[in-house]
Amino acid sequence: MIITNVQSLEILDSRGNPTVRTLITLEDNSVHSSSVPSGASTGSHEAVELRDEDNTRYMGKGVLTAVENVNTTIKDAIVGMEADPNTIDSKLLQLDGTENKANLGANAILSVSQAVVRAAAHTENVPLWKFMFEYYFKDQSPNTNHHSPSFPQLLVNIVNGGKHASWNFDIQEFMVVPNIKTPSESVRIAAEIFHSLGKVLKARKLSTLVGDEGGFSPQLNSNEEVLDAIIEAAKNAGYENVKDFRLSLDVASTEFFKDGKYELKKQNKWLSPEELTTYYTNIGQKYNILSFEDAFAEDDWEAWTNFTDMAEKFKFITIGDDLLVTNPERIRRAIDEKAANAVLVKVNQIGTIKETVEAINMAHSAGWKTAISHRSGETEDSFIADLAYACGSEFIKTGSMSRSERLAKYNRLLEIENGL
Ligand code: 2PG
Ligand code: MG
Repeated sequence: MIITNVQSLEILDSRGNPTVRTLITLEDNSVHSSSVPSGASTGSHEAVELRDEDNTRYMGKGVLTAVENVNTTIKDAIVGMEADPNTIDSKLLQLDGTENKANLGANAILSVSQAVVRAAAHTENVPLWKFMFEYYFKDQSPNTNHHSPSFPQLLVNIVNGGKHASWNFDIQEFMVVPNIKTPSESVRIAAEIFHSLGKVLKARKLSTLVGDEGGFSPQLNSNEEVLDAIIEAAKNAGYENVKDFRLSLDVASTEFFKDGKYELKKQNKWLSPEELTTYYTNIGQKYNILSFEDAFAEDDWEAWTNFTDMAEKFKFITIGDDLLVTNPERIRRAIDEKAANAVLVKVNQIGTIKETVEAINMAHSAGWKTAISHRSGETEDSFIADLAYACGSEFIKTGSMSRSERLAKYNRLLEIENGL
Protein backbone atom coordinates (compact mmCIF):
# COMPACT_ATOMS: atom_id res chain seq x y z
CA MET A 1 0.00 0.00 0.00
CA ILE A 2 0.96 3.60 -0.58
CA ILE A 3 2.22 5.82 2.28
CA THR A 4 -0.12 8.81 2.62
CA ASN A 5 1.29 10.51 5.72
CA VAL A 6 4.30 10.52 8.03
CA GLN A 7 4.19 12.16 11.43
CA SER A 8 6.90 12.16 14.05
CA LEU A 9 6.89 13.40 17.65
CA GLU A 10 9.15 13.71 20.66
CA ILE A 11 8.23 11.21 23.40
CA LEU A 12 10.06 10.10 26.58
CA ASP A 13 11.96 6.86 27.12
CA SER A 14 12.19 4.71 30.28
CA ARG A 15 14.81 7.04 31.78
CA GLY A 16 12.69 10.12 31.14
CA ASN A 17 14.84 11.27 28.23
CA PRO A 18 13.41 12.37 24.89
CA THR A 19 13.26 9.95 21.97
CA VAL A 20 11.51 9.71 18.62
CA ARG A 21 8.18 8.10 17.74
CA THR A 22 6.94 8.04 14.15
CA LEU A 23 3.52 7.17 12.77
CA ILE A 24 3.07 6.10 9.16
CA THR A 25 -0.38 6.30 7.56
CA LEU A 26 -1.28 4.08 4.62
CA GLU A 27 -3.86 4.62 1.90
CA ASP A 28 -6.45 2.57 3.82
CA ASN A 29 -6.06 5.13 6.67
CA SER A 30 -4.41 2.58 8.95
CA VAL A 31 -1.66 4.02 11.19
CA HIS A 32 1.58 2.20 12.15
CA SER A 33 3.92 3.52 14.78
CA SER A 34 7.36 2.77 16.11
CA SER A 35 9.57 4.23 18.86
CA VAL A 36 13.34 4.33 19.15
CA PRO A 37 15.45 3.19 22.16
CA SER A 38 18.62 4.83 23.47
CA GLY A 39 21.81 3.45 25.08
CA ALA A 40 23.94 4.66 28.00
CA SER A 41 27.04 2.51 27.55
CA THR A 42 27.25 3.35 23.88
CA GLY A 43 30.04 2.31 21.52
CA SER A 44 31.86 5.08 19.68
CA HIS A 45 31.29 3.32 16.34
CA GLU A 46 27.49 3.42 16.63
CA ALA A 47 25.38 5.41 14.17
CA VAL A 48 24.72 8.96 15.36
CA GLU A 49 21.80 9.57 17.69
CA LEU A 50 20.84 13.14 16.87
CA ARG A 51 20.27 15.30 19.99
CA ASP A 52 19.39 18.99 19.85
CA GLU A 53 22.22 20.03 22.24
CA ASP A 54 19.94 22.92 23.28
CA ASN A 55 20.58 23.22 27.01
CA THR A 56 17.34 25.08 27.64
CA ARG A 57 15.40 21.85 27.00
CA TYR A 58 15.93 18.41 28.60
CA MET A 59 19.59 19.19 29.41
CA GLY A 60 20.38 19.28 25.71
CA LYS A 61 18.86 15.85 25.06
CA GLY A 62 15.83 17.02 23.08
CA VAL A 63 15.22 15.36 19.71
CA LEU A 64 13.22 18.08 17.97
CA THR A 65 15.76 18.26 15.12
CA ALA A 66 15.43 14.53 14.45
CA VAL A 67 11.62 14.85 14.62
CA GLU A 68 11.75 17.78 12.20
CA ASN A 69 13.92 15.74 9.82
CA VAL A 70 11.22 13.08 9.70
CA ASN A 71 8.40 15.60 9.36
CA THR A 72 10.06 17.46 6.47
CA THR A 73 12.88 15.81 4.48
CA ILE A 74 11.81 12.19 5.02
CA LYS A 75 8.09 12.83 4.76
CA ASP A 76 8.49 14.78 1.50
CA ALA A 77 10.51 11.94 0.01
CA ILE A 78 8.41 8.93 0.99
CA VAL A 79 4.78 10.07 0.91
CA GLY A 80 3.37 8.54 -2.27
CA MET A 81 5.82 5.61 -2.20
CA GLU A 82 4.87 1.97 -1.70
CA ALA A 83 5.51 0.87 1.91
CA ASP A 84 8.17 -1.63 0.84
CA PRO A 85 10.80 -1.82 3.63
CA ASN A 86 13.93 -2.36 1.54
CA THR A 87 13.02 0.36 -0.96
CA ILE A 88 12.22 2.83 1.80
CA ASP A 89 15.41 1.98 3.73
CA SER A 90 17.51 2.54 0.59
CA LYS A 91 15.78 5.87 0.14
CA LEU A 92 16.51 6.83 3.78
CA LEU A 93 20.18 5.93 3.37
CA GLN A 94 20.37 7.98 0.20
CA LEU A 95 18.64 10.99 1.80
CA ASP A 96 21.06 10.90 4.73
CA GLY A 97 24.13 10.40 2.56
CA THR A 98 26.62 9.86 5.41
CA GLU A 99 28.42 6.74 6.70
CA ASN A 100 27.13 7.15 10.26
CA LYS A 101 23.70 8.77 9.69
CA ALA A 102 24.90 12.06 11.19
CA ASN A 103 22.83 14.07 8.76
CA LEU A 104 19.25 13.03 9.50
CA GLY A 105 20.08 11.08 12.69
CA ALA A 106 19.88 7.31 13.21
CA ASN A 107 17.00 7.92 15.64
CA ALA A 108 15.00 9.73 12.94
CA ILE A 109 15.81 7.10 10.32
CA LEU A 110 15.11 4.06 12.53
CA SER A 111 11.73 5.39 13.64
CA VAL A 112 10.63 5.41 10.00
CA SER A 113 12.35 2.16 9.07
CA GLN A 114 10.62 0.18 11.84
CA ALA A 115 7.22 1.77 11.26
CA VAL A 116 7.38 0.91 7.56
CA VAL A 117 8.01 -2.77 8.38
CA ARG A 118 4.89 -2.69 10.58
CA ALA A 119 2.94 -1.03 7.77
CA ALA A 120 4.12 -3.69 5.31
CA ALA A 121 3.01 -6.49 7.68
CA HIS A 122 -0.38 -4.83 7.83
CA THR A 123 -0.54 -4.73 4.02
CA GLU A 124 0.08 -8.49 3.92
CA ASN A 125 -2.37 -8.96 6.80
CA VAL A 126 0.07 -11.12 8.80
CA PRO A 127 1.74 -10.77 12.23
CA LEU A 128 4.94 -8.72 12.25
CA TRP A 129 7.19 -11.77 12.86
CA LYS A 130 5.62 -13.65 9.95
CA PHE A 131 6.10 -10.77 7.57
CA MET A 132 9.73 -10.40 8.66
CA PHE A 133 10.48 -14.12 8.33
CA GLU A 134 9.11 -14.25 4.81
CA TYR A 135 10.49 -10.93 3.65
CA TYR A 136 13.98 -11.01 5.17
CA PHE A 137 14.99 -14.48 6.28
CA LYS A 138 13.24 -17.30 4.38
CA ASP A 139 15.30 -17.08 1.19
CA GLN A 140 18.51 -16.83 3.21
CA SER A 141 17.86 -20.01 5.13
CA PRO A 142 20.03 -22.32 2.95
CA ASN A 143 23.04 -20.11 3.86
CA THR A 144 22.12 -19.36 7.42
CA ASN A 145 20.81 -22.74 8.51
CA HIS A 146 17.86 -21.01 10.16
CA HIS A 147 14.91 -22.55 8.37
CA SER A 148 11.97 -21.35 10.38
CA PRO A 149 11.09 -18.83 13.06
CA SER A 150 11.96 -20.05 16.53
CA PHE A 151 11.96 -18.77 20.08
CA PRO A 152 15.21 -17.40 21.48
CA GLN A 153 16.71 -18.21 24.87
CA LEU A 154 16.23 -15.29 27.25
CA LEU A 155 19.24 -13.39 28.57
CA VAL A 156 17.59 -11.94 31.68
CA ASN A 157 19.58 -9.25 33.44
CA ILE A 158 18.58 -9.64 37.09
CA VAL A 159 21.49 -7.73 38.62
CA ASN A 160 22.50 -4.37 37.16
CA GLY A 161 25.95 -2.84 37.68
CA GLY A 162 28.39 -0.55 35.88
CA LYS A 163 26.99 2.57 34.28
CA HIS A 164 23.40 1.29 34.64
CA ALA A 165 23.54 1.27 38.44
CA SER A 166 26.05 3.84 39.74
CA TRP A 167 29.00 1.41 39.49
CA ASN A 168 27.93 -0.99 42.23
CA PHE A 169 29.92 -3.60 40.31
CA ASP A 170 32.40 -3.37 37.45
CA ILE A 171 30.36 -5.86 35.44
CA GLN A 172 27.29 -4.19 33.96
CA GLU A 173 24.90 -7.13 33.61
CA PHE A 174 24.50 -10.42 35.47
CA MET A 175 22.03 -12.55 33.53
CA VAL A 176 20.19 -15.82 34.03
CA VAL A 177 19.41 -17.82 30.89
CA PRO A 178 16.70 -20.48 31.25
CA ASN A 179 17.64 -23.54 29.18
CA ILE A 180 14.12 -23.98 27.87
CA LYS A 181 13.03 -21.80 24.96
CA THR A 182 9.23 -21.84 25.18
CA PRO A 183 8.33 -18.32 26.43
CA SER A 184 5.61 -19.34 28.90
CA GLU A 185 8.17 -21.58 30.61
CA SER A 186 11.31 -19.47 30.24
CA VAL A 187 9.63 -16.27 31.40
CA ARG A 188 8.22 -18.06 34.45
CA ILE A 189 11.59 -19.56 35.43
CA ALA A 190 13.32 -16.18 35.08
CA ALA A 191 10.60 -14.37 37.04
CA GLU A 192 10.72 -16.95 39.84
CA ILE A 193 14.51 -16.60 40.13
CA PHE A 194 14.16 -12.80 40.07
CA HIS A 195 11.61 -12.78 42.91
CA SER A 196 13.59 -15.34 44.86
CA LEU A 197 16.67 -13.13 44.55
CA GLY A 198 14.60 -10.26 45.96
CA LYS A 199 13.90 -12.39 49.03
CA VAL A 200 17.56 -13.38 49.45
CA LEU A 201 18.60 -9.72 49.32
CA LYS A 202 15.87 -8.64 51.72
CA ALA A 203 16.87 -11.34 54.21
CA ARG A 204 20.41 -9.92 54.12
CA LYS A 205 19.02 -6.40 54.59
CA LEU A 206 20.30 -5.36 51.17
CA SER A 207 18.56 -3.00 48.77
CA THR A 208 15.97 -4.41 46.37
CA LEU A 209 15.75 -1.20 44.35
CA VAL A 210 16.22 -1.78 40.64
CA GLY A 211 18.59 -0.25 38.07
CA ASP A 212 17.95 1.01 34.54
CA GLU A 213 17.04 -2.42 33.15
CA GLY A 214 14.89 -3.59 36.05
CA GLY A 215 17.55 -5.75 37.74
CA PHE A 216 18.48 -5.44 41.41
CA SER A 217 21.45 -3.36 42.36
CA PRO A 218 22.49 -4.38 45.88
CA GLN A 219 25.67 -3.37 47.76
CA LEU A 220 27.49 -6.69 47.39
CA ASN A 221 31.26 -6.74 47.54
CA SER A 222 32.33 -8.53 44.39
CA ASN A 223 31.22 -10.00 41.06
CA GLU A 224 31.53 -13.45 42.62
CA GLU A 225 29.21 -12.52 45.49
CA VAL A 226 26.58 -11.53 42.95
CA LEU A 227 26.88 -14.86 41.14
CA ASP A 228 26.70 -16.77 44.45
CA ALA A 229 23.57 -14.83 45.46
CA ILE A 230 21.89 -15.62 42.13
CA ILE A 231 22.71 -19.33 42.44
CA GLU A 232 21.37 -19.38 46.00
CA ALA A 233 18.17 -17.61 44.93
CA ALA A 234 17.67 -19.97 42.01
CA LYS A 235 18.12 -22.96 44.33
CA ASN A 236 15.48 -21.57 46.68
CA ALA A 237 13.14 -21.34 43.69
CA GLY A 238 13.89 -24.95 42.71
CA TYR A 239 16.38 -24.34 39.88
CA GLU A 240 19.94 -25.51 39.42
CA ASN A 241 22.76 -23.80 37.56
CA VAL A 242 23.51 -25.67 34.28
CA LYS A 243 20.66 -28.15 34.63
CA ASP A 244 17.86 -25.55 34.43
CA PHE A 245 19.57 -22.30 33.50
CA ARG A 246 22.95 -20.75 32.75
CA LEU A 247 24.67 -17.55 33.85
CA SER A 248 25.82 -14.88 31.40
CA LEU A 249 27.70 -11.61 31.78
CA ASP A 250 27.83 -8.34 29.90
CA VAL A 251 31.07 -6.85 31.13
CA ALA A 252 30.68 -3.64 29.05
CA SER A 253 34.43 -3.25 29.45
CA THR A 254 34.79 -0.31 27.04
CA GLU A 255 33.51 1.73 29.98
CA PHE A 256 36.56 0.96 32.16
CA PHE A 257 39.33 0.62 29.57
CA LYS A 258 42.15 3.16 29.52
CA ASP A 259 45.61 3.15 27.92
CA GLY A 260 45.62 -0.59 27.25
CA LYS A 261 44.42 -1.60 30.72
CA TYR A 262 41.12 -2.44 32.39
CA GLU A 263 40.23 -0.91 35.75
CA LEU A 264 38.42 -3.19 38.16
CA LYS A 265 37.29 -0.51 40.62
CA LYS A 266 35.91 -2.91 43.24
CA GLN A 267 39.24 -4.73 43.45
CA ASN A 268 41.19 -1.50 43.08
CA LYS A 269 43.26 -3.06 40.28
CA TRP A 270 44.29 -2.32 36.70
CA LEU A 271 44.44 -5.53 34.65
CA SER A 272 46.17 -6.20 31.32
CA PRO A 273 44.12 -8.03 28.65
CA GLU A 274 46.02 -11.23 29.55
CA GLU A 275 45.22 -10.85 33.25
CA LEU A 276 41.58 -10.13 32.47
CA THR A 277 41.44 -13.23 30.27
CA THR A 278 42.71 -15.30 33.20
CA TYR A 279 40.05 -13.74 35.45
CA TYR A 280 37.31 -14.61 32.92
CA THR A 281 38.46 -18.18 32.46
CA ASN A 282 38.56 -18.64 36.24
CA ILE A 283 35.06 -17.35 36.93
CA GLY A 284 33.84 -18.88 33.66
CA GLN A 285 34.87 -22.34 34.79
CA LYS A 286 33.84 -21.87 38.42
CA TYR A 287 30.29 -20.76 37.53
CA ASN A 288 29.91 -22.50 34.16
CA ILE A 289 29.28 -19.17 32.47
CA LEU A 290 27.53 -19.44 29.12
CA SER A 291 28.54 -16.16 27.50
CA PHE A 292 30.73 -13.11 27.97
CA GLU A 293 29.59 -9.94 26.19
CA ASP A 294 32.06 -7.08 25.63
CA ALA A 295 34.74 -8.87 27.60
CA PHE A 296 37.18 -6.43 25.97
CA ALA A 297 36.97 -2.86 24.74
CA GLU A 298 35.54 -1.75 21.42
CA ASP A 299 38.88 -1.49 19.58
CA ASP A 300 40.98 -4.00 21.48
CA TRP A 301 40.83 -6.42 18.52
CA GLU A 302 43.84 -8.49 19.49
CA ALA A 303 42.49 -9.19 22.98
CA TRP A 304 39.16 -10.23 21.44
CA THR A 305 40.84 -12.71 19.09
CA ASN A 306 42.98 -14.21 21.85
CA PHE A 307 40.01 -14.51 24.18
CA THR A 308 37.77 -16.08 21.52
CA ASP A 309 40.44 -18.67 20.81
CA MET A 310 40.64 -19.48 24.52
CA ALA A 311 36.85 -19.29 24.98
CA GLU A 312 36.24 -21.93 22.34
CA LYS A 313 38.18 -24.42 24.43
CA PHE A 314 35.91 -23.74 27.39
CA LYS A 315 32.77 -23.43 25.22
CA PHE A 316 32.13 -19.83 26.28
CA ILE A 317 30.20 -17.71 23.80
CA THR A 318 31.92 -14.37 23.16
CA ILE A 319 29.41 -11.72 22.17
CA GLY A 320 30.45 -8.47 20.49
CA ASP A 321 28.38 -5.39 21.28
CA ASP A 322 30.48 -2.17 21.30
CA LEU A 323 33.04 -4.06 19.18
CA LEU A 324 30.60 -4.75 16.35
CA VAL A 325 27.81 -2.15 16.78
CA THR A 326 25.51 -4.21 14.48
CA ASN A 327 27.64 -2.93 11.61
CA PRO A 328 28.08 -5.44 8.77
CA GLU A 329 31.58 -4.09 8.00
CA ARG A 330 32.82 -4.60 11.54
CA ILE A 331 31.12 -8.01 11.75
CA ARG A 332 32.88 -9.07 8.52
CA ARG A 333 36.24 -8.07 10.02
CA ALA A 334 35.46 -9.94 13.26
CA ILE A 335 34.49 -13.08 11.34
CA ASP A 336 37.77 -12.90 9.38
CA GLU A 337 39.85 -12.29 12.51
CA LYS A 338 37.87 -14.78 14.65
CA ALA A 339 37.42 -11.96 17.17
CA ALA A 340 34.08 -13.21 18.57
CA ASN A 341 31.58 -15.97 17.86
CA ALA A 342 28.31 -14.11 18.41
CA VAL A 343 26.92 -10.65 17.78
CA LEU A 344 24.65 -8.50 19.90
CA VAL A 345 22.11 -6.92 17.55
CA LYS A 346 20.74 -3.48 18.42
CA VAL A 347 18.60 -1.85 15.77
CA ASN A 348 19.53 1.70 16.78
CA GLN A 349 23.27 1.04 16.57
CA ILE A 350 22.97 0.85 12.79
CA GLY A 351 19.69 2.68 12.15
CA THR A 352 17.78 0.70 9.51
CA ILE A 353 16.12 -2.70 9.60
CA LYS A 354 17.65 -3.51 6.19
CA GLU A 355 21.19 -3.21 7.57
CA THR A 356 20.19 -4.96 10.81
CA VAL A 357 18.99 -7.92 8.76
CA GLU A 358 22.23 -7.90 6.77
CA ALA A 359 24.14 -8.10 10.07
CA ILE A 360 22.00 -11.00 11.34
CA ASN A 361 22.24 -12.99 8.11
CA MET A 362 25.99 -12.41 7.86
CA ALA A 363 26.49 -13.67 11.42
CA HIS A 364 24.27 -16.73 10.95
CA SER A 365 25.95 -17.57 7.62
CA ALA A 366 29.31 -17.63 9.41
CA GLY A 367 27.92 -20.06 11.99
CA TRP A 368 27.79 -17.34 14.64
CA LYS A 369 25.02 -16.92 17.16
CA THR A 370 22.96 -13.73 17.48
CA ALA A 371 21.39 -11.98 20.47
CA ILE A 372 18.73 -9.42 19.60
CA SER A 373 18.96 -6.68 22.21
CA HIS A 374 17.12 -3.78 23.78
CA ARG A 375 18.89 -0.60 24.97
CA SER A 376 19.10 0.57 28.57
CA GLY A 377 16.77 3.45 27.63
CA GLU A 378 13.67 1.76 26.19
CA THR A 379 10.06 2.36 25.22
CA GLU A 380 6.97 0.20 25.16
CA ASP A 381 7.71 -0.77 21.54
CA SER A 382 8.14 -4.56 21.29
CA PHE A 383 9.53 -4.74 17.73
CA ILE A 384 12.64 -6.71 18.77
CA ALA A 385 10.57 -9.62 20.09
CA ASP A 386 9.10 -10.20 16.63
CA LEU A 387 12.52 -9.75 15.06
CA ALA A 388 14.15 -12.29 17.39
CA TYR A 389 11.50 -14.91 16.65
CA ALA A 390 11.45 -14.20 12.90
CA CYS A 391 15.19 -14.69 12.39
CA GLY A 392 15.43 -17.64 14.77
CA SER A 393 17.91 -15.75 16.93
CA GLU A 394 19.60 -17.91 19.53
CA PHE A 395 19.06 -15.24 22.21
CA ILE A 396 17.08 -12.16 23.10
CA LYS A 397 18.38 -9.72 25.70
CA THR A 398 15.68 -7.44 26.99
CA GLY A 399 16.28 -6.80 30.67
CA SER A 400 14.93 -8.07 33.92
CA MET A 401 11.54 -9.33 35.01
CA SER A 402 10.36 -5.90 36.14
CA ARG A 403 9.50 -2.56 34.47
CA SER A 404 6.99 -2.55 31.66
CA GLU A 405 9.36 -1.36 28.93
CA ARG A 406 11.28 -4.65 29.50
CA LEU A 407 8.18 -6.82 29.99
CA ALA A 408 6.63 -5.46 26.77
CA LYS A 409 9.10 -7.63 24.83
CA TYR A 410 8.63 -10.75 26.98
CA ASN A 411 4.87 -10.27 26.83
CA ARG A 412 5.05 -10.03 23.05
CA LEU A 413 6.89 -13.39 22.95
CA LEU A 414 4.03 -14.83 25.03
CA GLU A 415 1.56 -13.45 22.48
CA ILE A 416 3.51 -15.03 19.62
CA GLU A 417 3.50 -18.37 21.46
CA ASN A 418 -0.29 -18.01 21.60
CA GLY A 419 -0.56 -17.61 17.86
CA LEU A 420 -0.84 -13.81 17.77
C1 2PG B 1 24.39 -3.17 26.52
C2 2PG B 1 23.15 -2.35 26.60
C3 2PG B 1 21.85 -3.03 26.78
P1 2PG B 1 23.20 0.24 26.61
O1 2PG B 1 25.50 -2.70 26.82
O2 2PG B 1 24.34 -4.30 26.04
O3 2PG B 1 21.79 -3.86 27.90
O4 2PG B 1 23.30 -1.19 27.34
O5 2PG B 1 21.89 0.29 25.92
O6 2PG B 1 23.35 1.24 27.74
O7 2PG B 1 24.34 0.30 25.65
MG1 MG C 1 26.50 -4.65 26.00
